[in-house]
Amino acid sequence: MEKAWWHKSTIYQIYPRSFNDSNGDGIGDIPGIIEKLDYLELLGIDIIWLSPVYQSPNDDNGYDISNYYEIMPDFGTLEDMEKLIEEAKKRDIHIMMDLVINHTSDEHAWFEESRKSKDNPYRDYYIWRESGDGPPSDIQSVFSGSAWEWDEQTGEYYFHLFSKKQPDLNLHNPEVREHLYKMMNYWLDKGVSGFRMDVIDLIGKEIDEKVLTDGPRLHEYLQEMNEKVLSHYPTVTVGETPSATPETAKLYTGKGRNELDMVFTFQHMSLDERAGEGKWALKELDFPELKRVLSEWQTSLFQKGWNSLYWNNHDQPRIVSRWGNDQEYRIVSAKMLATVLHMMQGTPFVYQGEEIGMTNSNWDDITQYRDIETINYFHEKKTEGVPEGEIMKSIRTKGRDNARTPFQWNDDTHGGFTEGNPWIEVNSNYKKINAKQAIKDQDSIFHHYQKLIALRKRLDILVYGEYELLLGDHPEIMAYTRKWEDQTLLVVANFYGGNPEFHLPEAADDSHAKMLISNYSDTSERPSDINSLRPYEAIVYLLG
Ligand code: TEU
Ligand code: CA
Repeated sequence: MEKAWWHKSTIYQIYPRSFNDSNGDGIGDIPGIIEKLDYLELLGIDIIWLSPVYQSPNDDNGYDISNYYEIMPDFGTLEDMEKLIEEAKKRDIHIMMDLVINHTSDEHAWFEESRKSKDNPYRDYYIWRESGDGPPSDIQSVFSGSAWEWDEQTGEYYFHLFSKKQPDLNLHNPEVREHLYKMMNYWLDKGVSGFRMDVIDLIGKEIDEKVLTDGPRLHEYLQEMNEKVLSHYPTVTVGETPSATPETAKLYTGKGRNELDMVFTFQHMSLDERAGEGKWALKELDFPELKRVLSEWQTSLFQKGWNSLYWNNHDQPRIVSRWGNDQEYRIVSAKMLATVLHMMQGTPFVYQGEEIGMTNSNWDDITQYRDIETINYFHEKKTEGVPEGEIMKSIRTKGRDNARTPFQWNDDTHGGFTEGNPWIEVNSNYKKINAKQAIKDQDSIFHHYQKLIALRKRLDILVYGEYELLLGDHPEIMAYTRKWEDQTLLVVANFYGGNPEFHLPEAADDSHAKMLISNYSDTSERPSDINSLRPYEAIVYLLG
């Protein structure tokens, strides 16, 4: 695998609405991000994935774009964006914009034209179908209800896989693709370094045959995008591909494919939901399956593609609450989860607040929530007569607002996020969990992330070493090695709160062992001394 400038990078995702409010209107903004670039430089991250800041009516908090060339006034101005790019560059931090091209807002000029008449030049920018005796098909929106919306003006339905204010674009229309490439060039010419591509596995959809992801022309379009745009700049790209498998990931990221640099898999993110019933159908994490899935991605893409590595983003609940322990073992379990992820092959993503162990918000009242997906789900289930307690349990556990509560900077009012009233409540634990406290405490989760990020920059074995899972059937421990030239890196981690015993033959020859990082202060330097782990204990050794 030839080396790329970003191969030793760690990427930090900012959800701007919830990151830092500079003008007291209760909404995070771009000047607020600029204020915190020194914090990000201290953490050691190299690239910021910036969730959408384009003009939007915020039906889906910016993932419904009404103008790709303008900045949402809530977030600031084009000048603010240009200043962010410039100030980040001064700190060797690159900006990766969020590219949302599966759909626009219904307030985008293209859609406003498209819906005017059946023969409008923009009609074929979107997906319209004649009405029979109801919606053209039974495809359901991700945000509840039919994916078809009746439009009175021209007496037809339009398709929206997400909210009805997010009509899907028709990427089969070459005019649409050309407009999007022009927009991408505009942002690359402004100095952004790449894109995170929203639900990019949908852009080849064939609605009538109900082929939504992985459509027959998907890779043709990605290769066209690469040829016309990406290949002209030193970009870094990641595709959000809920449908990707280790096999299809090679099509997106393989050498000579000239498509994307990496993709986000969702296979590990569905292991605590009842199969086929969707995210709200809760079940305990299937830990052996988690180890199998993570390992399959590691081995399948080794020297054949590139992994992204994540536990968190703006759509997922906070990992320390989800698969760690956000009570008495919050700090060690957050460090364990970080260690297991960051020692694997691929590019790690850190979601804002993950590095200080921010937790789920645990709200019981639906009026505290803001996310359209959650609110639509609540009303849909209430209408079906599902008991509210059951609905709220799913929302508390898996709702996206868990990740969208304001970043907790310090123990001032609203966690230092705003001097106004925040658009969404700050988590009540901000006095205990905040960046100011974390930076002061050398044993904090923040400093553990800082060390993991620095290790990746220092050790080639972390970037290029071959992965092998150990103790595959152990019910509590995840252990693996990375091998590179004459070195072996050994990772052992207890995913639970017990004291499991284990035996690792690989640890036997530890004459040259060096303990690189641990989440307990008194861990032995010699792996041969270790035959059991403490609650959530995670240790990394460099052997040989
Ligand atoms: O998410 C796409 C996606 O897969 C969602 O269905 C996600 O899995 C779901 O929200 C999890 O509950 C992208 C963006 O990340 C998301 O924020 C947007 O709402 C969505 O696309 C539409 O743009
Ligand atoms: Ca603001």
